[in-house]
Amino acid sequence: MRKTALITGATSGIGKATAYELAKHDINLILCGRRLERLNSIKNDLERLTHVHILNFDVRDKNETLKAIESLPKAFKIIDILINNAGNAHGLDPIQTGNLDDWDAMMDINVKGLLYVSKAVIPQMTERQTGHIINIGSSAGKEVYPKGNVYCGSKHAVLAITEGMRMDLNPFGIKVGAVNPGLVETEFSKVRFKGDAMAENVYKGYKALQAEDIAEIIYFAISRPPHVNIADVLVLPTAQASSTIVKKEF
Ligand code: NDP
Ligand code: 8X3
Repeated sequence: MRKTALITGATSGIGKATAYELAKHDINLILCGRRLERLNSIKNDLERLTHVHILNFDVRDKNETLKAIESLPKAFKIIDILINNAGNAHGLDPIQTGNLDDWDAMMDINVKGLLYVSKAVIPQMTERQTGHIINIGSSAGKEVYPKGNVYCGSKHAVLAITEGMRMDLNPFGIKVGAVNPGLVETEFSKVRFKGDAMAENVYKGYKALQAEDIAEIIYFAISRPPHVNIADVLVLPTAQASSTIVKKEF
C-alpha cells in the first residue's frame, strides 16, 4: 500500500528536494509551506508521479497549524511519515547585539513550529501504533559556533525533542530519528543574511552538500525494514570538518 508523507518547508531547499525524491518512490505527499504559488507549482509538477495535497500555513501559528492538518481530506488523513523540516537561521550576531525578532523567529519556527506540527500528527500514529518521524536538526545541534548562539540553541532543542519523542513513542512502535546536515546550498543563507550578498560567499570555494544529498538520506531512512530505525545521522560536505573548519580553495 502507498504511504503518505507530510513534509514541512516543502517550498524550497531540503524539503522541496525531499518531495521530489519521495514522489519518485510512489509516496503520496502532503506539502506544507507559506509560499502558496510555489506549493501549487510543485504540486503541478509532481502530480504526474504521485498524489499531492498542499497545506498553506505558517508553523508559528498554533491554531492555523492544527486547523490545516485537521482539514486534510480523507485520502490524506493517515500520515505514515512526518518530516519536520521547516526552519531557518535568522541573523549571525554575537549574543550581546542579537536581534529579538530573529531570536523569536528561530525559536518559534525551528522549535515551537516543529512541536505544533508534531502535536497535530502524532495522535493518529499512536492510535494506529505505527509511523515514522524525521526531524531535520543540524550540525549546529551538535556543536555550537561563534555567533550561532540562538540558532544552535534551537537545533540542540530539536535533538533533545527528537530523543524525547523516541522515548515517549517507543511503546507505540513509532520510529523517530534526526537527520543533521552540515552546510547545504539552499536558500538558507539568503534567509539568514536577509538577502545580503554575503550569503553567496557561504558556499564559495568548496562543494557544499546539495539539497538532493539530504533528500536521498531521508529516503534511505524511511525505506529501511520495520525493525530498523535510523536514529541520528550527521552528514557533512567532505570539505567540512566541523562548523568552523571548512577547506576552501579560491
Ligand atoms: P530553505 O530556506 O531553502 O527552506 C526553508 C523552508 O522552511 C522553506 O520551504 C520555508 O517555506 C519553510 N519555512 C520557513 N519558515 C516557515 C514558517 N514560519 N512556516 C512554515 N514554513 C516555513 O532552507 P533549507 O532547506 O536549508 O532548510 C531546511 C531545514 O534544514 C531547516 O530546518 C534548516 O535549519 C535545516 N538545515 C539547513 C542546513 C543548510 O546548511 N542549509 C544545514 C542544517 C540544517 P516558506 O518560506 O514557503 O514558508
Ligand atoms: C545549518 C548549518 O553551519 O550554518 O544548520 O549552522 S550552519
